[in-house]
Amino acid sequence: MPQSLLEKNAKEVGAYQFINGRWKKPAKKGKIFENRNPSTGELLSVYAETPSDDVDAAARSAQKAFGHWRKVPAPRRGELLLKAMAILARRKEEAAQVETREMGKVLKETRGDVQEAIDTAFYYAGEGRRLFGQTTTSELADKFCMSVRMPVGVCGLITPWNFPMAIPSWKILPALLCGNSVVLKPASDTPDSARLFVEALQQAGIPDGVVNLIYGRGATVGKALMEHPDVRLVSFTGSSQVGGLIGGFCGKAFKKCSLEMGGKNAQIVLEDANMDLAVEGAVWGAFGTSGQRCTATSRVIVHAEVYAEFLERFVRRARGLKVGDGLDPSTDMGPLINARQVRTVEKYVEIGREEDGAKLATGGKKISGGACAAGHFFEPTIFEGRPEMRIAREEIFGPVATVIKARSFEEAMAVLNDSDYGLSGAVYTRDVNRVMRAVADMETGITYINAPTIGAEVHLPFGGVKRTGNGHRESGTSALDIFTEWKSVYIDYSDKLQKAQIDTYEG
Ligand code: UN1
Repeated sequence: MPQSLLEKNAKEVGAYQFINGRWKKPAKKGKIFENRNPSTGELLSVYAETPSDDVDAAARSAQKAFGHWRKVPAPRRGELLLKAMAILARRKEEAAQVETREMGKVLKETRGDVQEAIDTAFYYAGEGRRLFGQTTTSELADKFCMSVRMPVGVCGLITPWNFPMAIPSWKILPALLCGNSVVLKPASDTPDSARLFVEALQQAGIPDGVVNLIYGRGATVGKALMEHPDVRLVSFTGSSQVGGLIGGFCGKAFKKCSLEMGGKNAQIVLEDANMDLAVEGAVWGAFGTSGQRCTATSRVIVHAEVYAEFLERFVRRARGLKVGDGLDPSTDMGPLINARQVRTVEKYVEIGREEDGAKLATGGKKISGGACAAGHFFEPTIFEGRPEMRIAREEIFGPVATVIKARSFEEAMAVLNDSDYGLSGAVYTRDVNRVMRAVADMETGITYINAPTIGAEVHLPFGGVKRTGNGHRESGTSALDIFTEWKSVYIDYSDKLQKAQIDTYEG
């Protein structure tokens, strides 16, 4: 990338990194990366990777700001979140367009992404007047016991490109509400969305240093952030492979760490299901966001009695989807994020056909003609496969679903649970006993009944089991357990030394 382009862009759009309340000019010596529209190839902006001394400056300014931000009353912190999100709500259409341009999903979905950030602010602003601890009894007379939440400190937040505002909001907003300061490193595919989001927080009057924004690759900038001694907590959403590295490091360094990673989510369709609903659910779950959600439906397990009917209808609907630029209101499905992701999906189609011997029911190819010529478009793809195949076991992160036949509800549940991942799962049935059995036995963090595997709401815990997570949940009150530490408080008003019951117990 010629140096002049960065300069031109920096002049036009201003400087990008946000450190200690200032938009700081990126060092021109560092690695430069382009932000291109995945539908058209158009160059949207050019960024410079944050150099290590600026990562250090960001973490230090967050550490300094933490000292006073933690003392701002939580209801007041909540009000600032509301103010920021009122600004984002006014810029919602612009924000959705920025997102669609840089990551491709259709406008209806990017509006939803921005709305999810706004809803998250509503939720956590209210939490400013709760942040409940416990008051409880004491073993001893004249002694009062309670637990209160403490902020953790500087939080390093590393976010993906598929929900460029919603996922940063799940981390930044509860972190701030709890009294922490943050350094955000968004994915390099969606820097403009992150900038707009942070701008809204700045305009709302978040004090300098409380929110910082840096850019670059995970292996360099993300790593420097995670390793910074002032960073007490790392929250990451992305691949299980990277999450494992982060978790390993944080374990050894005694840092708090929350990981939200991959999925291989399945929808079960039983013989008594409402078939219209089941087909629509699978289409939305598998091809919404071009299959690039961690909650995407990538396996559909169908009872043998309705298998042929379901497959025929699912394939027909997939073939009818209009693939194209997300800015065009008639588009159903946008592009993949970049050329690398297209290669990954192509590789899995190849694996499905050759190695697994799966039957391709529809799709399977990159779309390269006409209006799609310059973009990273891929056909909605459906395989008929078996549970042990790689395409039915590994996360693909693209518009590829594998339909699997099962002879009973029990077999379908066993196939669903036979996975390295455990994020989201769905069952379509009208039998209440099987509904309750699925609720009890599905090994996932999220279980849907007669609804697709995508569509989680912001006030419930979000996350999963097995290789999907490390025991934490984002969203809802459960995120407060990530962004606070518990403190137990004992107040003795007896005016004498009272020993705890263990030291005085006489049977
Ligand atoms: C993701 O899948 O990466 O549940 C996040 C949903 C959205 C969030 C998805 N609310 O589909």
